[in-house]
Amino acid sequence: MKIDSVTLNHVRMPLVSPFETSFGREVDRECVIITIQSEGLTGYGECVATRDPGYNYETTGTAIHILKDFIIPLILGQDVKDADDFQQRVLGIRGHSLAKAGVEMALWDLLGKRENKSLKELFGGVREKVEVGVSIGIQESASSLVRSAADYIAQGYKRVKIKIKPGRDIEDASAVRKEFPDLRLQVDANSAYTLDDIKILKPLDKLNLLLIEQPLFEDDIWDHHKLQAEFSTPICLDESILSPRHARYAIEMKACRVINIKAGRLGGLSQGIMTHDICRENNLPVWCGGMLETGIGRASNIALASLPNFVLPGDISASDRYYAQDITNERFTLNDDSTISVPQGAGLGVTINEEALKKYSLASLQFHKK
Ligand code: OSB
Ligand code: MG
Repeated sequence: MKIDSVTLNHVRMPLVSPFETSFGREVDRECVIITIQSEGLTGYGECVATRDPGYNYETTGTAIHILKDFIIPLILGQDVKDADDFQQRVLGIRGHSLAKAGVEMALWDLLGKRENKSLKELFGGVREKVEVGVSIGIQESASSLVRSAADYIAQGYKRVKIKIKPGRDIEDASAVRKEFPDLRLQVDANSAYTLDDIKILKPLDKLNLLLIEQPLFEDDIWDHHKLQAEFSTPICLDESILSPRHARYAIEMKACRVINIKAGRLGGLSQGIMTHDICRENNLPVWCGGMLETGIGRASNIALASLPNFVLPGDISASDRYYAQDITNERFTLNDDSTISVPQGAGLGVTINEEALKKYSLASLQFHKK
């Protein structure tokens, strides 16, 4: 595919409600939308870097820098065959997975449009709809968290994840568990604890949770092994798994029993698929994480989650959980069985609301081949 032009839109969209994690509180969500023109087709990708380096070290600012100064020059005017070809080209750029993954997503959209195949078909997905849950941020109090969970359960979500941080952990999780004894419930600490906190976290093990997500630091795969040995609840790694190799390390070290797959964090959908395959070969269940995506990234996540080893519900909620207005014309809705249907159109299977994209863009940069 000859890359004729690349456009970067730095986007900021208001969230329907603030999202608070152990690393901060977001009222708006920023990301970078990547538009690639190739041989008369247009492909879209979403780089899930955020304004602040809270989830990982990347930000919308670093992503725009890496895209503009390093990634785009490697593909502009070039014939990029597929995702593997793209990964070979960016091999010399260390890190910056979120930036790379945004471009790879747009290339997959183009590939699908060229071959008239959906991403699900290109990936070898096996289901028409994927099981989903909702990720609830830290609320003002345990009782307001219970109310928020009740609200989402009433909307049809059958799996709930709550964010925890030191001082807002056992009481919050216990309150939700008490109100909903049979709920599929899990917690996410976003790296807020160290091994010294085992005593604090231990009561979580009695709450019949599906999993405990990323309790320790990103570079603490070995400490997660020590923690997992003390817990009967599966530990799930998110931030720690930055490549398919990391998944293998975590499995060999018995650092977790579940892995959260985010194509962005892993450096691209191709890397997400490879991670899925490694986990599948090792009988380790995976699920699809989320980064509050727009309709573009949401379509990509849903397609990825159609692969066979995505056996736990994903953090892929309906569009109205995040945005009153989205930048895709399509909005994703929750089916009665707590699933979302996999897009069937070519590529990502979504179309862009150009007016909304313009409205939410803080800046736009265009790069044309010479
Ligand atoms: O750790 O899973 C996470 C959102 C932003 C950054 C990190 C995470 C999250 C979520 C939200 O939990 C998942 C979603 O609904 O998109
Ligand atoms: Mg997480």
